[in-house]
Amino acid sequence: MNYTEIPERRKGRRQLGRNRRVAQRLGDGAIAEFLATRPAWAVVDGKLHREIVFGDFAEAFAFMTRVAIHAEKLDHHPEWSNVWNRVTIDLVTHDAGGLTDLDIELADCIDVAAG
Ligand code: H2B
Repeated sequence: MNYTEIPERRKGRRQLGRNRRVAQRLGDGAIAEFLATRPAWAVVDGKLHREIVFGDFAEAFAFMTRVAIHAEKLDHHPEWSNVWNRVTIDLVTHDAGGLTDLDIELADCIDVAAG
């Protein structure tokens, strides 16, 4: 039995699916407004992009764990990778084919979790 076959997990996924908000695509103005106040972020290949360097691997992984909990609650997940103390993050809403308010919400969580 893998993780997605655990009955509790299936139930959780169905509930998340039902509760999932319809994501609102962001216009160019909203994206520009976000970028103007959040210099750590850029739009790269149509995705919100940020790189964060931590003191070491343990700090980077602890950050990823904090974000993962938020991502599950939002049912909205980052594209990301980790090399030792560096985490590279791209946010986009696959279901909407572009940036939405959910990406801004996850970016907010990430900035708080990054400290
Ligand atoms: N994360 C992101 N970044 N984009 C999505 O469109 C998305 C997601 N869709 N997480 C969610 C999961 C969807 O696949 C589930 C079924 O709600």
